[in-house]
Amino acid sequence: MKLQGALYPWRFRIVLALLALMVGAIAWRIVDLQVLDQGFLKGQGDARSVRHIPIPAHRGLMTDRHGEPLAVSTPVTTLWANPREMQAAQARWPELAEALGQNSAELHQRLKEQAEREFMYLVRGLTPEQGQRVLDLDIPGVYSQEEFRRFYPAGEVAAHVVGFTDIDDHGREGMELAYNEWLAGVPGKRQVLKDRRGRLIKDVQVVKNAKAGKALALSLDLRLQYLAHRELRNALLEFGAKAGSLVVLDVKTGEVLAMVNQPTYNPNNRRSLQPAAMRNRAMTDLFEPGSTMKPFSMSAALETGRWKPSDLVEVWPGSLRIGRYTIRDVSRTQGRELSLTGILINSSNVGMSKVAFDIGGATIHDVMRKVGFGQDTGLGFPGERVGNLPTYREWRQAETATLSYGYGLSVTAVQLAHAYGALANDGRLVPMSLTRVDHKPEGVSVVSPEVAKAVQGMLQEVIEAPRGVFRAQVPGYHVAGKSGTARKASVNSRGYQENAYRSMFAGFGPMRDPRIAIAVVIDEPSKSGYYGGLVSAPVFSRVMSGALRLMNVAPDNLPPEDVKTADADKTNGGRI
Ligand code: 59J
Repeated sequence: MKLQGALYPWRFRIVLALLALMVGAIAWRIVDLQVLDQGFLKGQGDARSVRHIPIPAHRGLMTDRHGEPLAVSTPVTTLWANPREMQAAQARWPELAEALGQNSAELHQRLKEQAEREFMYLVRGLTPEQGQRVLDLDIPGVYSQEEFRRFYPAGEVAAHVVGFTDIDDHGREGMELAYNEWLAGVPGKRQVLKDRRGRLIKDVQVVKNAKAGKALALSLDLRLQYLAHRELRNALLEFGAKAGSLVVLDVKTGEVLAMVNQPTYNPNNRRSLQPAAMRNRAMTDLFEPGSTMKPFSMSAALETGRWKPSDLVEVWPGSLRIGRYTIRDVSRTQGRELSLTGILINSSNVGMSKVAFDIGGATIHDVMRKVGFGQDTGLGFPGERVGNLPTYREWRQAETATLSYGYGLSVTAVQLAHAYGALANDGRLVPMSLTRVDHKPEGVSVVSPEVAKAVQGMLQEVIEAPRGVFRAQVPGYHVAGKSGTARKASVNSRGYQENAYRSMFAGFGPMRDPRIAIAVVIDEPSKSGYYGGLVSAPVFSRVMSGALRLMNVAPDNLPPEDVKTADADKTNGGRI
């Protein structure tokens, strides 16, 4: 008994009890961790290894009105590195640099600088084949990621309208920006497992499928776009001009069929981009429209009922003093008087001003506002300008006069085409659209049909009269229009430059049932002449001619011989 007491002294019992307690606590903790708290721990583990990576959404196809592609998304491979992981395989860096076509020393430096990081782009936007070739080298720490990249098949020809996306596929300019939400779609989500160094271990599951963006059909007709591009570019070269814009409008639907500018740029290669070449000048650049405004002042005059096209106005001696200010005609008229039609043919500023004094500035202002000058077009194009039509108050005579022949207001080329479209469409202004229109809009009457038809006739005379702008004529069709040559306003001082002009032409056709309106604006021609009737009218003629043919519009001005030949062709099956 004594011995027993010696073998288990009370201190030993305490130690035993403590040990038992500790074993119990550990056992409890094991049960706690493995059974009771399992969900929490798994979550914590996953948070350290499960990652969600985005699945890029396919961006919608942009096409012209007939489905010709204008912006296409193609799959590309982006290669990235985990620099921390790569430090172990330094021997393979030169090999990688060579495969990427990069400078070995530079890549080395980048990988060293980012040595503590776990993500670094190596190269973006390779073709899938190019990407695979690098991946096949099996260099640890090199990974790939699938993306889409935009390609623009029409290149510089449609660049200003289509715009472009940035490297992350977000719309940055033009319709790519204006319709970004529509085109972009929604990226999906994929769950993957990565180890603690960021290495991808396993593709677990697709959490959310990517939702592809929607397709967008523009109003443009790519064939007209090419034609307009070529003719504008050639005119700029021929006359040594700085810049230019051209707009072709369907006057019945309001659709923009072509819109081109010079200078332009290649959206597929934007490395050396000049901001001046990127502007869609037809909508972002304002100018004084000069004589191309006279048809609207004439509409206002006819609308009052006080004037008809044959009424005469004294224009002799070709200048008119208004206080300290003198209105001048550039081309002196033969006789003392001109009819209203004659005022348009001779482009008499004096004649137009006298009509303006009679009807008053408010009347002219009203028509100009209604046909859209100084008004939002509603196109919502990025960077588009509204221009300025001065608000009417009791104007002095000089202000009324200059507005009547196109100075003291600023407009865009697209507004000019739109306003001519209203005259062409018998006085109905149809909202413009840069996307294809499937239901013809109603439009609003802004000039009475009678007055619109009368002005159409006057503008046909401007082109077809003996001393008219014959360079605007279109073989096989009757067309109408008006030229303008405006001195450019000085940039720093008040007044106008001596030797800088803007050459314009705006018109429509064919006269039997007008379908198309065109505005041509050419900035600072520097050689071989500068009058709108010389520089811009031939561009109008060639684009109108091509457009009417491409759109299968029946000729309304075939010479009698051609009619006979056409009949003969029918009877002998086309053989001669
Ligand atoms: C003009 C103007 C400047 C602004 C004048 C053109 C005015 C004016 C102050 C002198 C060349 C020129 C507000 S010309 O467009 O009348 O298109 O084929 O720039 O008159 O008062 O050496 N157009 N152009 N005027 N300003 N201010 C004619 C005319 C027009 C033509 C030719 C010859 C001007 C027939 C212009 C054309 O109709």
